[in-house]
Amino acid sequence: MTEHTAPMSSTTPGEFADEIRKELKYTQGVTTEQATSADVYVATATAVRKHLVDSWATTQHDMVAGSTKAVGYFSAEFLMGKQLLNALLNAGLSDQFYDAVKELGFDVQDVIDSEYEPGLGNGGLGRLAACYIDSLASKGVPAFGYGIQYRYGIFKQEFDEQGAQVERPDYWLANEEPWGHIDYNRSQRVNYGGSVVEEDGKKVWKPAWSVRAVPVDYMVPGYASGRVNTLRLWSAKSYDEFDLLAFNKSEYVDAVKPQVAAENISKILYPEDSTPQGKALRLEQQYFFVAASIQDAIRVFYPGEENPDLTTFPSKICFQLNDTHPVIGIPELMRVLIDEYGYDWDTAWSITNKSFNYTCHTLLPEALEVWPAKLIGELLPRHLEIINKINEQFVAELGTKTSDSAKIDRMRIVTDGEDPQVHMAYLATYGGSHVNGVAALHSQLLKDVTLRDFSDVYGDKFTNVTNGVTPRRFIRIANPRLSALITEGLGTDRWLSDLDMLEGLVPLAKDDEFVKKFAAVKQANKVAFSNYAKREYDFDIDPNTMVNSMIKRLHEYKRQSLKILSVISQYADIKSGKVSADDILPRTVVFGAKAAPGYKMAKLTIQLINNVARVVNNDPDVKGKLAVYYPWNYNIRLAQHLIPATDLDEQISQAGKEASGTGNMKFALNGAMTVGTLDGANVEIRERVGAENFFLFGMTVDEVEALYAKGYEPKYYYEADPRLKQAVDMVAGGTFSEGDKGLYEPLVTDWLNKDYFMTLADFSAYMDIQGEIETLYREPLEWSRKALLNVANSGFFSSDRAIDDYLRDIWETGPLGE
Ligand code: 26V
Repeated sequence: MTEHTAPMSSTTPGEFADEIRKELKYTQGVTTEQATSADVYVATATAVRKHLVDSWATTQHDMVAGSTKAVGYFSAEFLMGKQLLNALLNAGLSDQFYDAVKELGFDVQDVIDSEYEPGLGNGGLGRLAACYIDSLASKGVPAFGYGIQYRYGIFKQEFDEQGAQVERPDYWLANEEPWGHIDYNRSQRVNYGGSVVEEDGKKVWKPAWSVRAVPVDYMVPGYASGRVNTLRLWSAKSYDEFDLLAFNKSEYVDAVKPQVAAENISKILYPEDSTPQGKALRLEQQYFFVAASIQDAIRVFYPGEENPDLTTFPSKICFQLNDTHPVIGIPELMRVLIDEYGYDWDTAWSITNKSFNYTCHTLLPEALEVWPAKLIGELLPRHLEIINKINEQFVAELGTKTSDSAKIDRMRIVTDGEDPQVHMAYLATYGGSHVNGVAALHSQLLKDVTLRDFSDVYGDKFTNVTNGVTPRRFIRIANPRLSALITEGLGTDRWLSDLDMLEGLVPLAKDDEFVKKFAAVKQANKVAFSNYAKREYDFDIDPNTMVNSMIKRLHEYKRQSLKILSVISQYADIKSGKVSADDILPRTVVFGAKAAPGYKMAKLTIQLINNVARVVNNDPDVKGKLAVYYPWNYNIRLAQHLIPATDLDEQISQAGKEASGTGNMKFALNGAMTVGTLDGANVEIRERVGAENFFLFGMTVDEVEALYAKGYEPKYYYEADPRLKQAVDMVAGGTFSEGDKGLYEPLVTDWLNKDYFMTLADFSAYMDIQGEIETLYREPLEWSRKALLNVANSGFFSSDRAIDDYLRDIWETGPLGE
């Protein structure tokens, strides 16, 4: 007997078909006969929203009426992925949807494909925010996601004839977008510029211009919780639009300028994750959503109150700062409390301190945001005063805790000197109650290295919350075959809201019949992916080869270079006959990655990968043995197709550089084996799945540090390993650039002379472990057994567990009372 706890609406397929027909007619204005798949998609979305609306209303009501503290998750990015299947799942309408669409005479896949994926994030950080709001809703914790509804999301990636990345605008709102509800009645004013004057002994900010922040609300339905939270994304509108008619034609263009400027604020997501951009527009964006959100929270929790008692604010809601992007919220809440509600500094500080917590998502010091004080002063003069005062108070406080003046100097939130800079991570660490890293190793390194001085003085604030991913989207929706098998194996589908239950599969790894079923699921997923890749990209992927994937942002520290150099070496070996035909394990290598548009090395690496793919895939000598594919425009949808079909996942960053990674968790949960370094959450994945079920290679953090200290010479490694020398020489010699020796020169020069992330030093170890990988893959039953143990032991990496950690250690709240 299988126990089913998945949400199940009592609506029949026939009734749901009728609801869709009605939406087609009354909302879309088309008959079922006239309708296109895109119309049916919009009508279905509208219909399913109506199923959720009552729970949405009661959740909001209970949140405000009850005494459970809510969470405001402040994030410049929410990488949500497509909404339809997730909404249907949580509304209990998945089965009805398939039958209803068939009844209406449409192809289900066409309807699903009609949804355009919103790309309101760069990568892991934005996707993590999306997983966390899913888990908050699924746990019934009252929460808001607060962010920006960018008009243009992350760019659409194309490759030109030469294999180079071309960025195209992602105008995701070009078609009807049925999920966001624009609420003009709850807009907020956000001010900028101007000056601060003193009136009656009080500081008064006289801003020069303002923008109207209009909320666009997205439902965040919980899985089996009966709760629906809100993702509130702010869109910038001008206040001047109605005055336009007053201008005559010659002044018209000037008259629209402020409007254009205002609306620019939410126009585009910054695609940079290589260097934080110190751009005024970016600071405008950050302040825009944070200021609107703080005012919104006060409005929501003290409805209609002229003089709310904001000393109770920290018991109503706490704000999580997703990286430093929303940290300007700290001086903003101070300003609101002092200037608008009349609190004294100390009371305001106590409220603010309790209201904020900060998650750091990086280890690279250059990735921590720093703003010139001058820029802040021009854009937010009152905030600069407040930041300076916070800094004074901080420096004075430090003086009571340490006599190490050099240390105090290093820790200053606002640096001394000609051109003072504001350290947002330091402001966040001092201004909030808790600071957390995103994996055990990362949190340790934050304390020991990146924020060491702060951890010395404010050790109690530091904690770890290892990242997690939602099993609803990344197992249930992405991998229905595996989900069905897990449910069969466990006799219940309760694992979808209690992922530790996957441990119940451990004994089944001893059952050959079950392991064979598991292998059959993987094989079916590979066939499905091959079909998808044919349809979407016109690739001919052989599902009978090992599928070996590396999907993540293109960055030097992630070391796509290491992977492509190893592919080149394997190619050379096959071609030269060094390995006999019998010894070759057919492999399909799949890359997915976008590079920041201004990041030259990353873009050159993309070009190299594409040209290696071109050469390898067109070489009859290696046909059927090695193939390389690089589907362009990697996004959540592609991840959902590729991850379930992957045999081997690459997590090969230089140790000490990847804060956590979350793709690694998704792969393990979908029964891929990992080849990886001891970096980020790889460490914990390996601990949990067992060292014997993980392909570990490469230097450790300590070894990396020791080698830097000793003086790293990449040429030594190039000379020492003939495989490496051959691969580098092929790149340098023009094998992948039609003889052009200049194209990859910057890459080759960097590898041989600098190689900051030590790709060359780890190459031999990486090549050597391929032997182990291939030996195991030749024993399909043993491979699958180990892959199954990866699934069984990865329940910890559910975002539900991560949210439990935040609730217990940081937010000190929980689900709404019944
Ligand atoms: C920024 C920069 C700027 C300078 C140089 C290199 C660099 C690298 C990354 C970034 C982005 C930092 C924020 C971020 O996206 N972090 C990612 O957060 C994920 C969720 O916690 C985590 O899994 C990834 O390991 C982490 O890179």
